[in-house]
Amino acid sequence: MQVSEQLEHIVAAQFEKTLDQCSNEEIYGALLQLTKERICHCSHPQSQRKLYYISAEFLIGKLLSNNLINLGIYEDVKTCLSSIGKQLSDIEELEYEPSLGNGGLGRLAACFMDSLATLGLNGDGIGLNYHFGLFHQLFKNLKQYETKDPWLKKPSWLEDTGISFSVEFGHSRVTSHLYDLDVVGYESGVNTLHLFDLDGVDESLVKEGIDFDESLVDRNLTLFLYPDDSTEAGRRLRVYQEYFMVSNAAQYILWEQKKLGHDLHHLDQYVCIQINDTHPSMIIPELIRRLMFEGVRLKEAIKIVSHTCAYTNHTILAEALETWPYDTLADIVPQLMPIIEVLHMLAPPKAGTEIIDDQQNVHMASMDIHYGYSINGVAALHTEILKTSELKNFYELYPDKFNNKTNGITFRRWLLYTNPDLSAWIEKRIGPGFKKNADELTKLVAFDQTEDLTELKAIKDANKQRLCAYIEKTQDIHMDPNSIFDIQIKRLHEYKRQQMNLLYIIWLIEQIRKGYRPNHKVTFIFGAKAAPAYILAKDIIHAILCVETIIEQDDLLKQYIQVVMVENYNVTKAEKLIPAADISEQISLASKEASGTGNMKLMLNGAVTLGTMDGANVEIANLVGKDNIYIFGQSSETVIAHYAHADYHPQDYIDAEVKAVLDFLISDEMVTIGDATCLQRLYQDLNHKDWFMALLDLKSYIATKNQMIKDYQDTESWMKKSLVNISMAGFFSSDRTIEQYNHDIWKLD
Ligand code: GLG
Repeated sequence: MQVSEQLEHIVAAQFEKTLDQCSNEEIYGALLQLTKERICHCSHPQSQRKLYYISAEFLIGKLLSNNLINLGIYEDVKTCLSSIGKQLSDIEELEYEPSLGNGGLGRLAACFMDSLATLGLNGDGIGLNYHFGLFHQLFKNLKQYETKDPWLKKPSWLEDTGISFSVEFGHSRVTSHLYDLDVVGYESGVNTLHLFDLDGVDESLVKEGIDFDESLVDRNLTLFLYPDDSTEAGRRLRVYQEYFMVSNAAQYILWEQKKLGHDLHHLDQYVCIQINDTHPSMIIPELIRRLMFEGVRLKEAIKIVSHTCAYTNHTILAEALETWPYDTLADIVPQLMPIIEVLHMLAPPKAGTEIIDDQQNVHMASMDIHYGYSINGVAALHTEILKTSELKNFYELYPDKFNNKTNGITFRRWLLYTNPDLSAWIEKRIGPGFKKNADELTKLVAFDQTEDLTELKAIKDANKQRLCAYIEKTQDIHMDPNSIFDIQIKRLHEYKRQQMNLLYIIWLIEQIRKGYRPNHKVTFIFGAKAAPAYILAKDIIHAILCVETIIEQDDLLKQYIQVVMVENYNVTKAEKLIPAADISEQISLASKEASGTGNMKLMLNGAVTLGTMDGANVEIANLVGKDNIYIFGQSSETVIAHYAHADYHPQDYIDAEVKAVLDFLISDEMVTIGDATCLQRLYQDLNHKDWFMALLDLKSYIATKNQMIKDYQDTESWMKKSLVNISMAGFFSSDRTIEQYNHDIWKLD
């Protein structure tokens, strides 16, 4: 049936109207139904083995356009709507973005779901359905405030399955409720994302704050995405959520496998489980326990699970490698403790690889590595660092378990959807093959004639215009589309060094006031949420917002620079920002950013990277060559050595010029508009601690960025760099990543 015909049918049945009589809300509802009806006709990939990708986060973004694109009816729907004077983009605004993740880790899981379905691989996701998600970020008095983010509105993509399981805790028992979401591949099959919720969850418990009352765990468990781990209550909530997730996962997997008639003694032939970071690690003891209920003996159950589970590490930051006090686990999940004890005892006795350490802490990653059959890092450098330093002791034990899987992104969302003009420009030159085979993008390098580049520039300019209109509409801020758009969008963290970017801007302010004139106007755009309890991260946001205001109120400065901090940065905002970027800021302290995936999205959309040799930047640099990327800063070896010798002191890097930059933070100008306590705290930290070494690289950052702004003046040569970046981005398709996971780890077919 034609799209228009089907839509007319739906609205006639639902609202007794014709399409042109419908409101935008009604059209949204009708499109949702149309999509679901179409999905019903897609087949689920079949194979003897099945993957279950367990993740505490799935940052899937809005689904309407993505699903329409993958079903191949996006253009038809657009045409149909425009025939009644409507725009698909207006309809899409009505959709709420699912708030099921923080950043890269969750977004990666979403890209993986898209690629699995696109490649026709039999793989489902399992996670949790947080009603108020992470949080909604507001700026008030130049500071971040957090409010709840109620995204679960009707009509919704979620289907109530009616499936539920019972989950026990030390002091209570709860019942789950499963909601399913279809994941449509590009012109291919459909998989499922299973989101477990609490039966009887009570949204009315949430007033203003994001507090967790443990005595109400049977009603509040899935209200938020593990919010505040600075408090004991927040940490305990995480344990509750994680166990709730994996217990449901284990029960679901066994239920499904039994239904398929599979012999649980051979579970490892039928099932593989990818543990996405340490949050789902308790799946190991839980699955062992559940297999024992099914009559499998302990030793055999351990063996089966060890051949079933594989673990992905996403960070070397110590605070993200979860450890839980033994007593906390014994209190919340006592049933797991005998198994964890056995796993601890059976693991090879090697210092630094203990599951339960001398201080009675349980190390989740240790359990994953001893009892998983694969452990992977997420970019080449990251995996090397895991092998040679962070997880060296484990690597010595299990060299064959270690492997690298450089991250990737889905080109359906991050190119076809976000940048339709660029997609058309590409297709006109190399045909449509790149949509399914991203490597074909390399053919583009040949198209570097003046006419090609002029068109490419026009596309970038139009995207910048669109972003300007959007920022004007949503934040009432006027931006200059002719300025360079320098964009840093990612979670706020000291290691990502938004503060170093800010110090550059302050340096520029001071230079301009002394008579220096930048080669080109620059708009510095930030988008970032800070974890609610991460004080210094919030201080950095505050300082950025103060500087934004100072520039805005200064007639000289605003001729040359502007700072814009985008409020409530999320997937939807990323989709608008990325196609408009000229400069991609990837300036983490070398060794700290495991991979990064924003770097890949920005490159694919023609931005040129300004970055350190960290994470996937290293691979980007190798692909595009040194003329098409701007690299600065100390190497990961140097940085790791500084930590090892504890010999980094910010004072060693403060000369008169840097001192003037730092002093600006607590200048009268800043303190009159800002909060002196916050600014002082940041100032003191940078002067005396600077744990993530912003001052180490500040000078080379300034020099490299100035060079970049200068080079932007030569439009044709800049656009050539942009073209090379687009052409070489094919490697970063998540289709490639998933093929590698499948080939090396999952072996689904
Ligand atoms: C992590 C890392 C990122 C990485 C992402 C996906 O910090 O560097 O790209 O996972 O692997 N916690 C994260 O977001």
